[in-house]
Amino acid sequence: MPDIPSQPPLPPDQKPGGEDGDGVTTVERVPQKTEPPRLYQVLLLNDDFTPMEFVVMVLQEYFRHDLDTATQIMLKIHHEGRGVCGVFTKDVAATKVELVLAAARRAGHPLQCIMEAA
Ligand code: TYC
Repeated sequence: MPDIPSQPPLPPDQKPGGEDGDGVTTVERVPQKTEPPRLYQVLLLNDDFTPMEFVVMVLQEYFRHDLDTATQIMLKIHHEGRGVCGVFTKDVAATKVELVLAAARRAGHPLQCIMEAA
């Protein structure tokens, strides 16, 4: 015996997709809401002991700034107390902070590097 459906079929124009009885299957495209990733600034803080040349090297090697830009950023930090090295996604920013701190400690400098939500 064939099954008797408990509900009458929806009219074709009320269905979100599927087979409308015409032999054609339609697939509904649901737009995906993907938020852009949050960004984080990596900053260097001034201190009285880390040599300027070391800070310039850090800005070149870890943040890919050219010598001129690295020198300008270093001087800004020296005069204003802090400065932005770059803006990154969370994981990249955290890795940069770790690498910079490790390099500074290896070299015996007290340089501080932090990240902040941009
Ligand atoms: N103030 C340091 C000096 O006079 C230089 C310096 C610049 C240190 C930037 C840290 O993030 C820094 N030697």
